[in-house]
Amino acid sequence: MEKEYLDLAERILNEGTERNDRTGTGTKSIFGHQMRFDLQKGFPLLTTKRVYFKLIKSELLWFLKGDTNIRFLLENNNHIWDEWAFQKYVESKDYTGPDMTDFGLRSQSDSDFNDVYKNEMALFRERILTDGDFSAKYGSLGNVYGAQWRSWQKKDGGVIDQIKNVIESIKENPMSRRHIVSAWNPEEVPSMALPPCHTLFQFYVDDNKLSCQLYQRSGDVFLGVPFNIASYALLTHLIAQETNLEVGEFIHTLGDAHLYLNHMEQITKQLSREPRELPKLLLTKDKSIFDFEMDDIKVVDYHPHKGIKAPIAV
Ligand code: DHF
Ligand code: TMP
Repeated sequence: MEKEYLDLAERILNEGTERNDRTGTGTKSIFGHQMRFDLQKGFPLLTTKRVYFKLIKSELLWFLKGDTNIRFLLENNNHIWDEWAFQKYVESKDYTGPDMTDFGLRSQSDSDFNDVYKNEMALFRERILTDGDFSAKYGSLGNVYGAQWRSWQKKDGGVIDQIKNVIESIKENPMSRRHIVSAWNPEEVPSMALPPCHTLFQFYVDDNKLSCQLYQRSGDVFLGVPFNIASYALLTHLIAQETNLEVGEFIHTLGDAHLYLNHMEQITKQLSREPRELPKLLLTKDKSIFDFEMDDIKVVDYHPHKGIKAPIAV
């Protein structure tokens, strides 16, 4: 199953075209790719490098709570969204520290600047955790995933809970072709720290099994995509439990699937490794997923190769 991912990376290396991108890093990219993961055959957490499942868990629970403020993530030692909140802060008029223009690129090329940046970022994290007013203002990423999933704003002032609705529709009318959740809200995209990468997903019920297909408009194949695969596999397990179904397949459809040019060494190393047996997922039974906490979700028998570090493009 992991081969699906390794094949995608190979395909980009072989067929991808070199392109400039928003972050100034440069990528090799292809347009349009689909991977399939049979969730009955194991939990798709990559073994050719260690992927930190705790980060995936806390991010998904954060989405499901409808939360869009990184404070919850920081409280769980999860720093995967820090740069995008920090960016909003340093671009605001409240920020009076050293110039942080292009901090993502500059921190990689200029080690003096990197020290200054690290220090500002540490102060920022500390304030998010300890200063309620500050975190309310600058911990928020805008109306990103959690907001659209749980409280899509209606014209008349009310909200739509897409997750509750899709669970209801799977239970009431399993054969429906309308089990859809969209994070792409064109009216609100401009105010988001990062427009949703995983934009829309659909469920499908057959033979008492729940399958899920995701449309991801943009995929950072070395860093983001391993998280996205595990996150949607976990979401499929959670929704299946909530609707009393078994799990079927997770189908991952990608638009712009790219490898950043500064991830080439890392992906080559990963591709040289032999995949191992996939781990298993254990969920607390007899409990609504809306009451789930970190300890209700566990991965066991995970014996991956070592982690591989890579810089993230901001
Ligand atoms: N921007 C870019 N350029 N790529 C992304 O994948 C991405 N993902 C976002 C937000 N913006 C993004 C949210 N998800 C990492 C993984 C997922 C993620 C953000 C960051 C990441 O850096 N993973 C590291 C470990 C990080 C850690 O230990 O804190 C990894 O090696 O998997
Ligand atoms: P973009 O908005 O210019 O497409 O940049 C977003 C980058 O983040 C792009 O490299 C894709 C990556 N990304 C993922 O791969 N998965 C994710 O879940 C998120 C949030 C971002």
